Amino acid sequence: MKRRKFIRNTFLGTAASLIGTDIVFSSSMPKNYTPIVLQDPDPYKLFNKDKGMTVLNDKPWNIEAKAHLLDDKITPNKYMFIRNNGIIPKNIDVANWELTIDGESVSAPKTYKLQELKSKFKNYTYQLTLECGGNGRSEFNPPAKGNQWTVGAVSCAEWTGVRLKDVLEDVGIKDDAVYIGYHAADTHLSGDPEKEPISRGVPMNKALQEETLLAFKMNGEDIPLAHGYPLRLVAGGWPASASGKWVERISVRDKVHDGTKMKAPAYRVPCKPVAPGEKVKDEDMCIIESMPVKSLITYPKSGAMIDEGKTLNIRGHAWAGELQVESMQYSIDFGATWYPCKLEKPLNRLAWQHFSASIEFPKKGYYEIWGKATGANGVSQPMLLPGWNPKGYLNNACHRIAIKVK
Ligand SMILES: Nc1nc2c(c(=O)[nH]1)N[C@H]1C(S)=C(S)[C@@H](COP(=O)(O)O)O[C@H]1N2
Ligand SMILES: [Mo]
Repeated sequence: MKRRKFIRNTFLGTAASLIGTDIVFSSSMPKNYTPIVLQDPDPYKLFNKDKGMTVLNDKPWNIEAKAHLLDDKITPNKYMFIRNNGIIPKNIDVANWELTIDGESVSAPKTYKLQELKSKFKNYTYQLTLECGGNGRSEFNPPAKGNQWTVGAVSCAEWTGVRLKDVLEDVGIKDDAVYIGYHAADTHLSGDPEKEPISRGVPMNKALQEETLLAFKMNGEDIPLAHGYPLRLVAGGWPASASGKWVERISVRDKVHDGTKMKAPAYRVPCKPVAPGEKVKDEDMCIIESMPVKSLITYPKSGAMIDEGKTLNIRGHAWAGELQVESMQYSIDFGATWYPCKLEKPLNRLAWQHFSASIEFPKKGYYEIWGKATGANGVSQPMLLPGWNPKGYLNNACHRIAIKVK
């Protein structure tokens, strides 16, 4: 048998077994054609995600959770949202993975093998909240372009790695350092190797925080590929776009990093409030730093029914970017009156905090439970939408669920 024909027959055999039956007219199928049934990869299998997750986009992959799926104290991979700006790297050669620290503000560039990085520096584990800056975008009007995230682009996993601070100290940083910027192994949707899908960063004070990690484990295991395997920057409490996945290089800059998606209007909001739909000049847009105070009711699922006279125990999580959440309240009368929830302390700085409350309803009928968190600076979540902004960032409105008492 000729080699080409052999390959084709093998392909047809494999295809038939994947489809579960023969391709009847396979002899008329064009060469190099992939049958439709095999064209659509199953994202749930591909990324080990729960079937309840919502796929918002497949080019690139963007997948979000629903509120009730985020009920775990530590988010497992199957419920963790995926936000990609480009194409996930293929064929990662972990044995030869390297991280280079360069830029105007290093004494001299230095490269570490992944193994060396893991063993040379002390390892730390933190629970870190990562929320996409665009989480909640779908509620804004006029609508903003981009993935229409509802409430599920947030996670709090346990990340293990070395402190970026320790690595930067080992390299030697000049006094004029202002910002760090990451460069990663994912590729631009255009396929152009010169273009980066995203290259963002954080100011030095955030880069040097104890909790800012170069992580190689998530929830005690290798980081799943979609979340940055084998090495990821994790800067909890800031828009998750600052937490570069598949990191190969970190540049220490003597100015605000100017990589892809650092420039206005990406990941920026108007420096001063604007009217809905207003055009905002690039120079009037400010970089998002700490994420605002927010919370999510993760139990029960919206639409739950309860018998009259029964007590409903609700629970969820609250977070406030760089700050601790000071208090958590709920309302069953559309925000007219508020009652306190029990609120736990965070396990470490930048981890989300768990809350719970027991609710009794006065009579049968339809109710909404609204949850409102307040940060250590006394600032609470807005009940409905916060200020409109052109890119639809930072919607930290109270989470609301529907309940029927029967
Ligand atoms: N290299 C790289 N890092 C990245 C991104 C990306 O597209 N490429 N997306 C960023 C954005 S916008 C977000 S919200 C988070 C999402 O992290 P997750 O997919 O692990 O939930 O990763 C950030 N890091
Ligand atoms: Mo994001």
